Order: sequence, then structure tokens, then C-alpha cells
Amino acid sequence: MGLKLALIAFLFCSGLCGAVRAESFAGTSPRLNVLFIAIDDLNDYISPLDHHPGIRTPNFERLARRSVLFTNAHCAAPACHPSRVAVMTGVHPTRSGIYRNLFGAHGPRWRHESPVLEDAIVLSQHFRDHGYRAVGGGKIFHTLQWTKGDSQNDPTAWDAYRGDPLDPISADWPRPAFIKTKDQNDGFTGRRPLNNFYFGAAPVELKAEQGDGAVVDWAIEQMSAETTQPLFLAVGLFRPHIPWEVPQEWFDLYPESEVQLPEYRDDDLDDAHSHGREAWHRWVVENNQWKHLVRGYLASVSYVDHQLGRLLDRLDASPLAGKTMIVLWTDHGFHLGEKQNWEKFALWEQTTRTPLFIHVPGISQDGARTNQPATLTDLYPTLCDLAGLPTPPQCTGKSLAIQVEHPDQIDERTSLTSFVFGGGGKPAHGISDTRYRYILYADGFEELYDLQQDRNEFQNLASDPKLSDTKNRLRQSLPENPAANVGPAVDSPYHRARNR
Ligand SMILES: [Ca+2]
Ligand SMILES: [Ca+2]
Repeated sequence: MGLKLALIAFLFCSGLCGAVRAESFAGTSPRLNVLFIAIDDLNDYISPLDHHPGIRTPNFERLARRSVLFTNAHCAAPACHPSRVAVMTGVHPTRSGIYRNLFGAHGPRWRHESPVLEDAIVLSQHFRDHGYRAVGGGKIFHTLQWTKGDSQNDPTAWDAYRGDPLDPISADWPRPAFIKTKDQNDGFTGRRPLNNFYFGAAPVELKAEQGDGAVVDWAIEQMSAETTQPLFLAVGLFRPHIPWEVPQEWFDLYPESEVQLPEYRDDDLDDAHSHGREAWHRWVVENNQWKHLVRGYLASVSYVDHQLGRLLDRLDASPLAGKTMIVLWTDHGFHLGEKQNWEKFALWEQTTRTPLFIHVPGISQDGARTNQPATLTDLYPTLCDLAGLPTPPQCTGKSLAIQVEHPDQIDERTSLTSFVFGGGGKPAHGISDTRYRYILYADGFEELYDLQQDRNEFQNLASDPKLSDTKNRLRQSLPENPAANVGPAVDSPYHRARNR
């Protein structure tokens, strides 16, 4: 009887009890498996978020129906490498000093670039240390399709990794034959951003064992394998990262005549800080590539949506069904001409906001959305809470477990995205609350946007005296002593030059 009363009290408690309840749930039931899906360069164009006109992402909608969608989640840094290290270690760039992409690694060189990270426990390693079988495939730490053997992965953080953990994706992607047709290549000659056609869009033939499909095939095998341990399965999908080369069927969803450009204003940068990348956009416009490139991005998003669907199908048909948490995140947002920018490397919401979905069987309020500001460094402590594991002291974020159970329960935290522009100097910071976005650049320039009135961040309100209290309140969230920017540790045994 006492036990029953205690159980009733337990079930009815709310608020702060949420995290306790999650912990108890994990502690008293068989351990939940974790399906951890990382997507590269996917912004808010998917239908459950901003819904770019015409976008077809039925599987993201399907995931939204069965999870909590965080609509105000932001990367820790707006570039692949620093964002991913921050997620996988739980350490924010303002603590580690890793704000930018650093190339030429062959292993976890970040351990030698940042003293704070030298002994950091990688998320997968932490789950393994607590009885999970931790396996990974595809792009989890930074790597690129075209930089063979350049990988920041830590092979020791996994029980097993698909293929070569230090060259996880470069062999998966064939390049299309570049036939000089108007459809594919008009303007794709001469001077263009990036060399060798990496910044482009074209249909490519992908066999079943190629592309992200190969990584998903591997993940499907992992979900089907017999194991007595709970599974931590990390699946890293590379599209919609450039080059936008996916099979023709995904291009066919978006006839070029129907492709709509994102909302933009020609004078948008007049009241904003330059991102220093305007030349890319000029090239796109001068070569009449804008619609073609947006089409390639949309096709790549639908391709990755299809791969997500394959993962969910298999999960639902596997012994893991109903016993698996799902977390899906992307490493940062993406511009397709908004503010004359392409790719990322900026601090506007278009760059920093990322889709974030969390499903926990029996806990998450599936189908709900929350505007709770979140930084992706919150993921590590969130997953620890939801799985009933301790959070390592290295983590700088704050668990979102309460919002997973009670999406309306917004706490006062803000998000924090930090970046060092142009390869050196002090970091700049972007902060969001539930309504406003504040950006402070290293030279002191400020931007403030009211996202409730101005979703596209067109009008900089930083000098509006009516909003000075708001601005000062957001400034309270600036980091006090952010770490200095670090460069590549050339003496590290994980420096690629030493391995080739
Ligand atoms: Ca990325
Ligand atoms: Ca503007």
C-alpha cells in the first residue's frame, strides 16, 4: 500500500521532479537504447520548422509526431568541427577555445589543441563506461567527403565504428560526371567558390552501398544484431552538406521553375556586421546559380529525410522498438543567400539554429514543441539524465530533461553560440532567449532582433532605446572570460602530416 501511494505521488509530481522521474525510470527499467542521429549542415527548411515553400520532408514530420521538437536550439559554434566537439564532449567553445574548423587531423587532435579537452570523456565513451555497447558510423566528429583521412574522430571512444574511423565517409561518395549542360554546369567554370566543383549541385548515381545510404545500411545491421547490452548507436549523415549531389529522383521533387528563393533583402547587411563572405553570393548571382543551388539543397534535404525514414522503419521493426531514445540534431544551420551568405560561419539565427528532436519512451511529450532556448552542449547532460547516468564534470551545459517531459516549462536560460571570425582574434557571441536574439562582435558592434516581429532578422534594433533593458538583460548571458581561440596542434601525434 505504502509503495502504491508512493508510486501515485511519484507519477503526479511535476516540475523539478521531472529529471528525478527520468532518472528513476531509467533506473528501474531495462536501460533504454539510444539512437543518436547527427545531420550535417541541415537548417530550418524542414517542414516541422520553418517549412521552406515546397519542401518535402515527411520523415521529419513523422519524427516530430513522436518526439519533442526544440524550435529554439542553437549550435555552440557555427562550423562543423567546433560544433561537433562541443556536442561530443559537452564542453562549450568559450571553455575549450575551439571556435573554428581546424583541418589536417588524423584522430582526436582537439585533445592537444585544448588543455581542457585533454582528458574529456566523449559521450559515446561515457555510455560505454556505463554498460552500453557504443557504436558509430558516418560523420560524427568532423570530416569531409573530399579530405581523405582528415578526421577528428576518437576511435577509442567506441566499441566499434563503421569502416575506417579515421576516414569514415570519403570512400562512400562518387562524384558525378560533369557534363557541360545548362542544367548542371552553367556557370560552373572559371573562378568559383571552392575548387573542383565542391560548391555545386548535380544529380549523381548512387548505388545502394554508397552515400548516406551505406551508413544507414550499417546502422540497420546494428539495430538487428543480438546483444545483451543496451545500444548507443550514433549515425552521422553527411547530406545536405555540399556538394549537393544526390540521385535524380530527389531533384525531380523540385522542378527548378517551382523553386523559391529564401526571403531576403538586398540592403539587409546595411545595418548588420559583414560576414566577410559576400563574394560567394556575388558569384552565385552573377552566374545565375541561385535557384539551381537552392534546388540542390532541397533535393539533398529530401534525400536525407528518406534516410531518416529508413532508420525509423528499421527501428520500429527491430527488437529495439519502444525501448529506444531518439535524439536528432544537426551541427548548425545554413544560409542559401540570406544576408548574402552561403553555408554557415555567422551568428544569425539562420546559421545557428538547428533542428533538435528528442524522443524518450514513456517520458517525452511526443508531438509537442518547445521554444526553450537550448545550446547543443545541453545534449550531453540531457542524455545522461534521461539514461540515468551521472554527468561528467567537464560538461558546461544544462540538462533539458525537464523540457522533454514538460515542453511548456521554459526556464530562464539563454542559448550561447560563439565564433571567431576570420581566423583570429577574440570570439563573437550570439544569444537567444524566447523572443530576442542579441549578437556582440569582437569589435563591439551589436545586433538585436525581435524574432517575434521579424523572423528573418532584417531589422537591427540594437540602438533602439526602448529595447536597452532587453539588450542589457541579454548581455548578462555573455561569457565572462571566454577561452582564447586555439589553432591546430601541429606537434600532436594526431596531426595528419605525421601519418602520411
Ligand atoms: Ca556542418
Ligand atoms: Ca538588416
